[in-house]
Amino acid sequence: MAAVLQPPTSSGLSFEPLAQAPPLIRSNEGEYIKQKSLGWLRPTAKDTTLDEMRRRFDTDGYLLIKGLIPREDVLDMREQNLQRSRRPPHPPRNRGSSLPEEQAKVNRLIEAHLTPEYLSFVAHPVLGSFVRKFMDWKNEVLVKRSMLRHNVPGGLSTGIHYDRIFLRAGEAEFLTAWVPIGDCSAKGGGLMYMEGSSQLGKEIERDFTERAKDMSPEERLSGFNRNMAEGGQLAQDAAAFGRDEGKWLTADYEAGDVVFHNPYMIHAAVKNEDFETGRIRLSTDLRFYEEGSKLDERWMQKFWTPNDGL
Ligand SMILES: O=C(O)CCC(=O)C(=O)O
Repeated sequence: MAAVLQPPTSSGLSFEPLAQAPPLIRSNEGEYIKQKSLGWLRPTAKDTTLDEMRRRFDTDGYLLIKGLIPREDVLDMREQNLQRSRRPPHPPRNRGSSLPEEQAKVNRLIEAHLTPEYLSFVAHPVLGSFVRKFMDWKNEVLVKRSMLRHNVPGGLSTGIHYDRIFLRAGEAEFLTAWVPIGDCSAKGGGLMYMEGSSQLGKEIERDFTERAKDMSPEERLSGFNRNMAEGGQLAQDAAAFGRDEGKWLTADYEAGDVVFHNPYMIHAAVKNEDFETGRIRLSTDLRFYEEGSKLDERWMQKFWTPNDGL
């Protein structure tokens, strides 16, 4: 079965079936997911034909490409970002600033989204050209709002959702790329996907749309409107949410891997419990549209800031 395939190495292009089961993982809240409800994401070698990649994406709702971005480029990005974030919030020349330390840290995170190294990383030519070919678009547009996320071991992780909740304003289909910036073991806080959940995501969205009929246009589009759970998420407990709905699939992600998913595919972040390595899960998530399509303009207006309403 596809879900038990896993690549042997970062450079290997052939993927052997991996007998071992994924480690026990959990989401932000709740119990560990039962072993029988866990599986591996199907890995795809980057030299697989486009037809086969598209077939997998249509069937699975996601496409995990091994080693798409050169590993060294990803590790450079990681190093630059983590070095920057380890600097004291008030640089020595600015000591005595009245800005509270927490605010200084938030400001630094905002600034990390504007650095030339981050902006050139998200515009990596390999990524753009892959999206263009894979989607058969003349040109792709990367939305301006993207997020750099640091999940520290034991910290909070993203709840269960599908992306359309947060990008309801554009009629066009978009493609999400989730890019781990560094290696990330299966229990290291990467994304997990609910197997075969695109249809369920569509049904849930239809129901939300129906129940939002009487709202103002702005509220209807909001991922945080009164019908949504806290933070726009469907839930926080993957063990409970997944009970009847299929397996949660995850991977030992390696720097250079990219997972693409459709707007309705249900996913969440694993709680980072990689205490052995103590590795921070650093990642970014990017949304692409076809140039000229009706995209969600709200995501084009500004770079990410905390509580920006999206
Ligand atoms: O990285 C995360 O924690 C969440 C990312 C995500 O949900 C997405 O890319 O759609």
